[in-house]
Amino acid sequence: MSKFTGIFPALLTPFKDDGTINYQELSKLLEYCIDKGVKGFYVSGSSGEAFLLSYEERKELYSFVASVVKGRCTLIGQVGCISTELSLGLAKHCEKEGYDAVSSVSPFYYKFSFDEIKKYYYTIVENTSLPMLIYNIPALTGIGFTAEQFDDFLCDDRFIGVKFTASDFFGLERIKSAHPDKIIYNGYDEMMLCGLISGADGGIGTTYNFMPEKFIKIYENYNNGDIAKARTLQSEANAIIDVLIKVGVMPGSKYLLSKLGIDMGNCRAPFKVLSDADRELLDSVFPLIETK
Ligand code: MN9
Repeated sequence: MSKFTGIFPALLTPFKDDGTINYQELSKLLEYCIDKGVKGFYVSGSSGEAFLLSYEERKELYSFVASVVKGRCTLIGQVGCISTELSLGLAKHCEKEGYDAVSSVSPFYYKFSFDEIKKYYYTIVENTSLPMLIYNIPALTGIGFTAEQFDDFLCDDRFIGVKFTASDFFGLERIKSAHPDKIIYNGYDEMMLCGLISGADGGIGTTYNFMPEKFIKIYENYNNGDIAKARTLQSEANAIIDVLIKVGVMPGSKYLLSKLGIDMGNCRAPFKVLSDADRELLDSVFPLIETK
């Protein structure tokens, strides 16, 4: 399971001015994060604007990332769509491209019953060989699982864990205690240290795209028992994330990466284009990206 522990950027998608995916810059972003020592990438998730990409674009994205990474780190493909058939199609594509695991948000919008949601996940795992990581993000899907519902999945070997994007650390701790062999990823970067203390094995996050080493250091310091140092680093990260939350996390993260030399372009509409005032705020926290 060790290939799944540690720091995974929730890969952002760079766009050109004409709105198409900028593969040249994506390749730079992948190399930048690999050089800094990330454990792997979470591809086509919320941060990657998956729900603003077409089905074909998502397939192309999984393939491109695999062709650049070439086995140098772990790849998890987020395949969530609200249609079981489409999600299964994407999962089969990830399988063909040699991904290490797939992950999926719960099918959303129609308020499916738990039985329907369970059937969705089981259809994917029964028809592909890849392990599944449940993507729990109740703030965006409106669907939260109870401890018993998590058990329903995690008692099955094909489910390797949960990407836990919530601030319910009691819930996270209970899942990890009940399933110590499963992988739990902390989802909110600004609460990474809280997640680790509650039992998380790593993190998947947007801001790891532009400050991977800060989170690698939080993770290492936590594991070495230097909680004070981990907290200092979390606090530096949070001063940046505070501004990102004000200006828009994804447009803001893309701007910071562009300042680091990777031209990420804008997010797809309806995401906003940053104002001059937003950029000034981001400029003021930019120096904090550097990790001492
Ligand atoms: O993947 C991300 N969540 C969303 C996890 O994209 C909704 C987080 O990394 C947040 O973007 C981050 C800022 O709130 O913690």
